[in-house]
Amino acid sequence: MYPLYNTDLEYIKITPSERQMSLQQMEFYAFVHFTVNTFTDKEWGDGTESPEIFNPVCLDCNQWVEAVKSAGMTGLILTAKHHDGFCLWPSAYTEHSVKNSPYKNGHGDIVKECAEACKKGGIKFGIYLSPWDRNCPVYGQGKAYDDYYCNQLTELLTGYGDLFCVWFDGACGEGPNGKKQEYDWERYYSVIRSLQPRACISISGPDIRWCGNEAGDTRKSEWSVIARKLSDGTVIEENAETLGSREILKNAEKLLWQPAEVDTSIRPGWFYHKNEDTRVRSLKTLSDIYFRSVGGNSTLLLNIPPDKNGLLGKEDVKRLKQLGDTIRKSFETCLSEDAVFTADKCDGENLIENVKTDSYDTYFRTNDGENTVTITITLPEKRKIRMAVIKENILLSQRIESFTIDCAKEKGFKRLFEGTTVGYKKIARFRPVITDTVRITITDSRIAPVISHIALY
Ligand code: FUL
Repeated sequence: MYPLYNTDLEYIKITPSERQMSLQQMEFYAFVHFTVNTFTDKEWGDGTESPEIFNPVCLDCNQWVEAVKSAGMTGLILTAKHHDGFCLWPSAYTEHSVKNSPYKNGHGDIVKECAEACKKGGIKFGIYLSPWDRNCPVYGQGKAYDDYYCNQLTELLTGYGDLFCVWFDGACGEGPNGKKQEYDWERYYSVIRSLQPRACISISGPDIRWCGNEAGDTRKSEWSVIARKLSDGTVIEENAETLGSREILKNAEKLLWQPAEVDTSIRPGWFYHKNEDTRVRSLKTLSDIYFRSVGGNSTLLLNIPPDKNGLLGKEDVKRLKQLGDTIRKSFETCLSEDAVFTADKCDGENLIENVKTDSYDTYFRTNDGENTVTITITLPEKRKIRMAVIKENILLSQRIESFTIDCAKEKGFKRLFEGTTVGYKKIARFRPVITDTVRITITDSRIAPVISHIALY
């Protein structure tokens, strides 16, 4: 062991919790925005909507789940209550819910139908419960509203099986009395931790961080070890270009493991609007978002809004399947399975061959103090390569600062890619090249790089 006396050593002490690890490994999951807005053609309801208008006569959550699965998504988060306060489940604490709607004559429970469909389809289920409630009469009255909110949380956390995520929106506007509420976040968190300790508390919560935009944009360097506040009190905004750079971390008040989630919609709006039927995003746009987010150390939360009938639109369903097909086809044939991997450095214990399997049980590592390494992948013959996947063993934190990818051509090596962070997963895409030798060089790492997987496609 070589002792290191720089702060990089502090950064790599920050590692994911088990719940963060399971969510990260889900990679790609769905958002479903559905409420009275679907019937009023709005994005934000004001809380005065009558439950009478809510009647999705053909509602079929199995249709949602099948479509979501066809895209390769592994979970679904439903808006159990949006800012309008209307509850998709028959909450005992308000009259503003499905129980006073014509849907199933007031006997419906859409949270239940959705949770059951997810279970049946083998995907995970999560909920969005808007803290901002424009209907609740006690909103803005401090503890009275926190009580109401915690009661609703409790109903959702105890009645619908395991939840992988509780998604907290940060929006905080005025309620029906023109008052704003100061949310008692710590209290909300402790209700979740005690009732569903395995659920991640996302966005306005400690476990998963908003990437900072709703367009599907991603950062060049996405770190999971980040700081949200500097020791001088400066707050780092979610959309800041770097939250995890050495520059920021060295002045941090506190270091956090908080992976980024990219949330965006398949259409311009979060809710269904008929006039957006022709504006379902293209396969090119969506697959690009997928490769940049899931392949850029982030998870992807893609919203698909059901229509008034309670069904996903034809175009949306078609696009999800196309997206899934594209992803599956991209990773169908691993071209480096029979390749020979060598490295110019190794700690002698965690050998380079270990990167062939995609698992955290074994990995490759250099000695402490060796922050660069060149890995050579020799294929049995020339093959057409268009992508490299690199994964760090994030159980041991995130370490790699920069890397390059080159391949052998007739006249020597050719640069294919220059990258910065790797983290959970980097999908490096480049113009297809025919070669039998690929060289991946870690050009800087915070401490000895620990790589769990490398594959060429
Ligand atoms: C925002 C909300 O105001 C939008 O309506 C939507 O739910 C989005 C995911 O979060 O803050």
